[in-house]
Amino acid sequence: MATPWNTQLTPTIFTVCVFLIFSCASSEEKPVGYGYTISTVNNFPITNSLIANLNLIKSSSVFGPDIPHLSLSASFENKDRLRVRITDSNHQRWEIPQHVIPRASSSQYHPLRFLSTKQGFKNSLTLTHPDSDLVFTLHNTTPFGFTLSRKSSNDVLFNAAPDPSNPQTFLVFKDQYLQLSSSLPPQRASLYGLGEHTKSSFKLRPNQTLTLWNGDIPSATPDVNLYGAHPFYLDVRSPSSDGRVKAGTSHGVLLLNSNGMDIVYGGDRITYKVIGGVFDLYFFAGSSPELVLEQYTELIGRPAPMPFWSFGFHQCRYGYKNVSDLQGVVANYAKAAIPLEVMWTDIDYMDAYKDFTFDPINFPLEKMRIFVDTLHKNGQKYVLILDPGISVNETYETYVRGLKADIYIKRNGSNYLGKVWPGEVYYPDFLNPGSQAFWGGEIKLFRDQLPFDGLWIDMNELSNFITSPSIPSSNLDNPPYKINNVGDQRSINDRTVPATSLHYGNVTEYNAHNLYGLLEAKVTNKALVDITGKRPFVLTRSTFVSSGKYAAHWTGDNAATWNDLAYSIPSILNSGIFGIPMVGADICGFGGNTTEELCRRWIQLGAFYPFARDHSELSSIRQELYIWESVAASARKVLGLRYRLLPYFYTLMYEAHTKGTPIARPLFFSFPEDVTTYEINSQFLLGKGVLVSPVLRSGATTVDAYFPKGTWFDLFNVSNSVIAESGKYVTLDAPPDHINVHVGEGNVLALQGEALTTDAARKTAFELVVVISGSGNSYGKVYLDDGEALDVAGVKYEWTLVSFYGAVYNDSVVVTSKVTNGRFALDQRWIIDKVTFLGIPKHQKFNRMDLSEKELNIVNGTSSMTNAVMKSDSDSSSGFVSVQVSKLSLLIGEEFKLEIEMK
Ligand code: MIG
Repeated sequence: MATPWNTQLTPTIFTVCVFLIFSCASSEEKPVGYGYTISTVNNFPITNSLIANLNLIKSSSVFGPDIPHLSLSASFENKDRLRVRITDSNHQRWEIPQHVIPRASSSQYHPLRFLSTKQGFKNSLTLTHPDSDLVFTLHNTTPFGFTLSRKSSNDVLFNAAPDPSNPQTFLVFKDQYLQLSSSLPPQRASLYGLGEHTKSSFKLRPNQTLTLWNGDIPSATPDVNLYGAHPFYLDVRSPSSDGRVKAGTSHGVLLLNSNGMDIVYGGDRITYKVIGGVFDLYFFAGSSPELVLEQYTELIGRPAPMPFWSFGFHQCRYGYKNVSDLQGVVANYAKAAIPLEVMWTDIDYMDAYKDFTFDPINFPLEKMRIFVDTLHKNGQKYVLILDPGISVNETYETYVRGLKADIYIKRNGSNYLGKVWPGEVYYPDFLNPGSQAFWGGEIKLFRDQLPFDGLWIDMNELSNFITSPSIPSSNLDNPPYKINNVGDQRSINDRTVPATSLHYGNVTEYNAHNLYGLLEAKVTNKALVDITGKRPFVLTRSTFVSSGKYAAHWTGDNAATWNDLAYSIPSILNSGIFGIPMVGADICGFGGNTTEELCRRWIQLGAFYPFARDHSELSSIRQELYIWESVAASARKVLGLRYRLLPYFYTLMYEAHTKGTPIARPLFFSFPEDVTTYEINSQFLLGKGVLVSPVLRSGATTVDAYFPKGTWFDLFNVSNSVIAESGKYVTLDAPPDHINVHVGEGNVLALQGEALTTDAARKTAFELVVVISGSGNSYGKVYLDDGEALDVAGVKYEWTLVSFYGAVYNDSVVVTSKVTNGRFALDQRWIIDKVTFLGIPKHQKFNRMDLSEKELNIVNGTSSMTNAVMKSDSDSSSGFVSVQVSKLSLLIGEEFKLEIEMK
């Protein structure tokens, strides 16, 4: 191929770069790389894929030698997923093992029979798929580039066609420095994701570097790398000026790579700077945010189903003193009549911080067993912590078994010696296939002693209290490009296992570091499945792509500050985007002393986190919800609503598990056409229609809440409504004990009654809240099973799914149900005893309180309706009528039609 402007342009590039050096005060003296050109292309129409061979234009010595020959494959893995993989043509490089994240192997791109070469390829070559909206285009420029666009609108989604005047935009591929850049349409791309970080804004703000390198770094520190690595973003587009791109058209981009990286986001450009592995990019076509998540989790694995009980309220603290301390906390919750579902213990229970042991003085096994048995008798649960580091101690059996199984991470030919709570430790290598038997065996022995209900895995970044000296000659301990670790380019070995350490199969820590928490969660999850045969509950601090398949997550060590309260919303929304929908922040704040007001506002918000746990640090004051009377009173109120919403939360878990949709969602998931929702940081939706608008500032007793188009009803008092003809901000009252939670029109909620445990709540009757929509039918569903079966919606059909449809006609309002596998719900004898219609347009015939039985028609085979009572309410200010039918006994497992005629 002729590359006429290669030699001509090189001096220009150099000049531009010199200019950039001065203007950016960069320490780089030369361009990091000069890009590649295309030598040949093989197109495989049968498999909707192509392979291009790339040649280095010119070498640069910055960050090590360039790899001269690359191979780029582009392939439609299905109509909604395009994969672009770029790697060394001649040498195999590190990639995440297939058994860690299963995916199509790259060998499928070599169906040589269908080979056709680059003939006729002049300026560009496109790859399309008959059913896909995505178009991949390879540009035969110097340097070469590629773009991804939409067939339907021509919108360019990812533009890796380099800007010849800016070497920062060139593809660079060295052993320890990979660079790829895409321009973005300024003002039209809203990006979310690329974590884990604490951010004040959910939408990524321009001009920042997002570093991904898992570390034991408190989430109270904004804008630095934290415990998890998720090189995935969701891009939500604003309308284009030609009108072809509709607001909310969304796609997703995953760089499947486990190495450390900096992602530089400039608003009009995103640049990946990665210190190893390959470029393995996955593009998800969307085109709604919901579909992006469905497509993303189809690749990485759908979120783990969670047991029903895990949606109850959890209490934890680092620093509980002994068993009677734990018993006191449980008793105080009961006394205060605040729901407590799960009691936790932190590392305090261990004997000298050794995993799988009990402190013989303060937490002796016999007393712990009595404690846990009592919890179980009261319908409550118990979860405890495990750290990965195994104390090096010849008298410690776990340690000895680990040695025998030869299971620990190594360095320089011997087990790597780190230091954590128990002192010197070795770390189990969860890449070692023997780790399942070892770790699972320890958990089994432990659970045989104490029947805990879930496991909390902490410190798995991996955390180390020491930083071992780097090996000076090693490029792994001292990579040429320094990612912005902890915000100050700190060594990647800082307080973790050194990069030169080795895992099974001679995999370096350098490559596998970010996978540790994922691997531990996977092994721990399987251990619990093997032991209990039930749906496991695992809470993990460190995560990677696909961790949601195995575990829940909490946001780590936040602080008891108002800022941290606010930041918890972006953090939780991000976790959902990463496919880890079961997430919460430590309620009332982990580090530092909380205050009565902050703790009260925090439980008001935390009651609506998918995972709701109060947790505090050793040195901070106690913050259980009963400590302050005002917190206790508010907790009873907000947890009361949470427990009524349990069937809703649980159904959202079912949706997350089957479709990947988050439980807590940004407003744009339901209102993608409303661009104002793209900026919102202080509110979120549960599912599609429950809007949570918390107070996040000290002293405030009002909240400025955004309401997307529609009518919204206050779930604490349904006679309060907000009508938004189009989206608008409304200042709502938020007195000290109150949080605003609204349900939007078009939703049908299936609620149950308040109770102190989820078990008790599940025995109460259901209530339907049917919010009539101004534009069409209302819809909702409920998923029901025993709450702990391994399989969700499994082949044994021990479950029921009910969909509800509500509608208003000229002379009636109606709700009907559609039931799948009714038998399970019928066996439980679950009934609906109350149906409330909200938002009925004011109708003369409804404008009275004396609706009689005659006007009520109910069709539900075996139920008798003779006791039903109707009541209507007309709110003159809103112009809506609500109708409530109570004392019903509709079997939820049987289809019904309930109709109120307006005669
Ligand atoms: O070095 O186990 O994030 O929740 O309480 C601190 C003690 C270790 C960090 C966890 C925190 C937990 C604490 N742990």
